Amino acid sequence: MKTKLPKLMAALCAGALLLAGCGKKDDTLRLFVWSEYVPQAVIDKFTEETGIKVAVENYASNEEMLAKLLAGGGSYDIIQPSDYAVQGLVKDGELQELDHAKIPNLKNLAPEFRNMPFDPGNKYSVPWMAGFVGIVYNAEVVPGPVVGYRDVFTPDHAGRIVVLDDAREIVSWGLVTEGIPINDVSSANLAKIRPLLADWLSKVKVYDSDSPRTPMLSGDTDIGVVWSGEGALLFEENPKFQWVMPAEGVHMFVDNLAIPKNSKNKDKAEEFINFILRPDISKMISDDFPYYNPNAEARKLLSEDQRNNPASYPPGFDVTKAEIFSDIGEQASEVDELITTIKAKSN
Ligand code: N2P
Repeated sequence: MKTKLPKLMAALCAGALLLAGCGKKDDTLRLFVWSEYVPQAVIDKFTEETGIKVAVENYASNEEMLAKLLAGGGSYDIIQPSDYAVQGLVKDGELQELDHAKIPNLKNLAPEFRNMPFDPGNKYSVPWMAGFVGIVYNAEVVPGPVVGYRDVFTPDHAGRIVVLDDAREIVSWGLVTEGIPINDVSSANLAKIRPLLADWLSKVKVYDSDSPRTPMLSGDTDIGVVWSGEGALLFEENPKFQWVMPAEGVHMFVDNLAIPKNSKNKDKAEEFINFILRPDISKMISDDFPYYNPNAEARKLLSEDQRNNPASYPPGFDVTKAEIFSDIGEQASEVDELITTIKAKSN
């Protein structure tokens, strides 16, 4: 009986291997990334060049990603957290340190996107794309002028507005409008902006973080507050879709690739990170999702039209002076609750 045990185990393992890996490591690279952000062509090219299979799962907010990651359900090799989410994950020891020797293409990043305050020395993360949150409107039906948030949420536009489904973002629009810094999310400041946000959100028709350009294209909405890459795609489609950097204040997000502590495929994950930092690959990302590309070498490959898209590269905007979100710790749940209750009341 005893002597047969190893054989039995081996047989069981062979069957279980297909399902669970049975102690052997799963060699598929598992990506957990924002929707509408990672072109399928980039994934296919990576697999073609390296033989490494890739599985992709999407999310629509940092909070959704963090909830899933920290619940430990899925096992991911690469995640795509924004600035403040990187900062929180590093603080909690959730990320693996990167081996820079495996990522020589780091040199392609523009200096202003290296060594950012949320991850000094790029110890744990590498920028994917940066961008802004701003206003887009259909100039054929919205006469304007539209310069700031207050021009979006007017009685005239009620029922014609799309906004991101993202509590941290929405709260920041209220804060800057009241002259409060975007990271000062104290309970007192949240109480202060509540009436303003309640009024604004009562006029919203669509909440969509995945593809807010869709209701704009269909004419379901005529004005909105969206990611700059979505604004850029709309402008590419038709210049009647105008982009505005809100006068009250605008923040920049920097989304990154990072390796969660539970990943057993660190080498392959670093290979992927190095791959996307190649100028030709990074250009492919810009071609599909025209955000602000932090890769200086890739930016040189973009067409004049791409570089002149006012939503991708807002003229006159100095990214080195842009404000970015920082980790707000426990206050995140209050931010979330504020928006959830306002939305529930305006339904
Ligand atoms: C991509 C969403 C942009 C991410 N669909 C904003 N941090």
